[in-house]
Amino acid sequence: MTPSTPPTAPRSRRPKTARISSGAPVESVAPIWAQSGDTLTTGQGVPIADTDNSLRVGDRGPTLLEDFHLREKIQHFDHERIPERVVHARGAAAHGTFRLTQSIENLTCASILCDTTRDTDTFVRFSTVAGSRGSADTARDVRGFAVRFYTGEGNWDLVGNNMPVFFIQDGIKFPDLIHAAKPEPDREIPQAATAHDTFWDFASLTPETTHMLMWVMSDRAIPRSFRTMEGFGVHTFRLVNAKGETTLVKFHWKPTAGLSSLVWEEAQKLGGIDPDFHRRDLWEAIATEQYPEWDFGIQVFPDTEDQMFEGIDLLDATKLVPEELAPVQIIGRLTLNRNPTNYFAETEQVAFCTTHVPRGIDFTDDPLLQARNFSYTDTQLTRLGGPNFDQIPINRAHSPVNTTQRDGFGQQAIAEGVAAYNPNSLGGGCPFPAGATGYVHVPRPVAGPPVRARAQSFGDHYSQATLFWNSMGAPEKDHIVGAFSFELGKCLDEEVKSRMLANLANVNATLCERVAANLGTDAPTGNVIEAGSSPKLSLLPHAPGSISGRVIGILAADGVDDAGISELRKACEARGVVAMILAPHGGTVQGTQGPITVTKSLLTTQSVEYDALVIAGGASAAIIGADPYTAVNLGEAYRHYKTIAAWESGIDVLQACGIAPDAAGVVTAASANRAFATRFIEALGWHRHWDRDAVDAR
Ligand code: HDE
Repeated sequence: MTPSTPPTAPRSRRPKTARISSGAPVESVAPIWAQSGDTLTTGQGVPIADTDNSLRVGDRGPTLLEDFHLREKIQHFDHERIPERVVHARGAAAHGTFRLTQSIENLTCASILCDTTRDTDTFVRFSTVAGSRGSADTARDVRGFAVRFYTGEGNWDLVGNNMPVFFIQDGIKFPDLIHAAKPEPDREIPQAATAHDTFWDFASLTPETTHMLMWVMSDRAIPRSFRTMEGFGVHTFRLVNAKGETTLVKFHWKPTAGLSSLVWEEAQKLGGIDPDFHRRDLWEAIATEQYPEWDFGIQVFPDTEDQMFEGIDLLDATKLVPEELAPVQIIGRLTLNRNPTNYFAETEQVAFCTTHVPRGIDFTDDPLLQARNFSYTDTQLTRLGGPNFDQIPINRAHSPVNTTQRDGFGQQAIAEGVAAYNPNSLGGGCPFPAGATGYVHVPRPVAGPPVRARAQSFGDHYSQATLFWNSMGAPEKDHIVGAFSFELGKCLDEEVKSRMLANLANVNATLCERVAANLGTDAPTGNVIEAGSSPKLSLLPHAPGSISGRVIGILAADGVDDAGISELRKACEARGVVAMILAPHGGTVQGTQGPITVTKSLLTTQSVEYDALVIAGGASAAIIGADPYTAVNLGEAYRHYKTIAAWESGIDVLQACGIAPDAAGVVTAASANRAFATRFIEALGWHRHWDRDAVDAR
């Protein structure tokens, strides 16, 4: 399939094969019953003659209780929902493979991090945090980035986010944070948004959130796509090698498609125009074989007694280690190459847990990680209805599973033998403990009185927030100011706003003053610690980057210069860009050489769904120009700093809509020749043209 294949290709009416599609090898998975034969049956396998009429006394009389098919059908339907995740409810996932490119056997005995010769199956779920299952993808929020590796030594779940730090330092604060962020409990408003009093009340009273707030108010919280965002394990983990030596690490995912984000107005509009924007993007990329990829990297730190690195407490999840101090070493590549077969069975039922680790990977005493280690399995007991969730196909390990656990709700296995205990003689002693090849927790001395207290090294809540601000480019700073102004501007309580401004005054005076001015209030003064900068934290490109997976819309109508379209499409497709034909109606438009298939009608789509808009030349341009919505689409694309292009008579349309052909990021030419395509591709590589004049920075 080529990238230009219409992304919404009709699906086949029947499943090709009748089998469970799961992360697990098919042989080890339970038989399927999903529509595997020609005959409709009950759950008991009784063939059904009529599923359209319930059993009645006469054709207008009461329904009979003995209609077991009606009762089974309705009863099953009544129980089709399970509780959504209490956080990260809204998500999308894909299967893939992980290939280690550089062994780190000097650091760990985990075979997945030592063996460069084999691919490991993976399942990755991306999510927002605050919204419910049906909320919009483009809400301002942290994104979950949860990766399961089905390793030969058991499942490894690296349950991370798209930001390297977190709001709180101790897991005991998590219910408070989430209760504050969720819709307010009296009216259940707002959905999937932190722009309300309770969130900022909590945040302003909890200064340890300040660094993370800078990330959440930045462009990182509105990614263009899952495949253009980074992932982070957040906590520091401990690796242990075959000799028992330990090292501390932080895990990173870096997208090969480069980093890019939406602008806030675009994100908001997409929430209405296409609430499935990220989910659709992921699905269609995989369906058209534009496989999303990430490099996997580690930052390595010596496992010293104090677990500090360059003065940074590695146990404090509100702190990052700048890449300039500890470079990320790339050691592997993740490729997502298969869409789920069934959303519920796979994406909804996958049960990640931070304690799913193979030998060679261990925890640190980060108090956030320690609380997570309890939470994830606990939550599955309610969500998935009991302790046997590890038997659900997507959760099954791809390595042998041999426990002495038995029974429980939803038990799928028919365990043989009588010896479900250890030690035993009746089962020949099996299963035996694995000894040296089994999981061993790193023996480490632990001493001290039980206290409810935080270490002094957890006490600095502002310096890395300042570091983050200092590292941003001018447009990124504008966006952070805009985001704080929007969120606090939606708060009703004046004290909440002034407390938050007092925190921002400790981050940066200009930031605080600009937000205060937008709120129409005075800026307090604070105490800013000199923090330096980490240029790697900025998303601004220094040169045109990868454009793989970008989507452009070419506006065309009857009489379009189809030779020009072919030239542009060829150049785009060679770089993995999807070029869609947008026309006043569906079906086809008549080009100068023949009909062209329309990808989407302009009645169904808007500029926010594209990375660039192009007005094609030919007689078609006059038709496009006569549509009043063209000015809206072009105006938005311009305001959102996107590449805009036109050739021949298309240029008149731009001008009629008030867009200067020589403005930054606007590409024009007399014909759509190769030189035009090259300039267009380069402009697209910048992703946004921030140097455009007189554009509202929102
Ligand atoms: Fe989670 N988190 N979390 N979290 N988290 C869950 O587990 C929790 C935290 C993250 O796609 C829940 O199965 C506590 C940090 C992701 O299925 C729950 C604390 C990070 C996902 C839970 C944290 C995360 C979850 C809800 C503070 C980034 C979605 C349903 C100690 C490193 C995984 C579930 C998926 C999901 C608890 C903090 C990431 C309730 C108690 C920090 C990506 O168990």
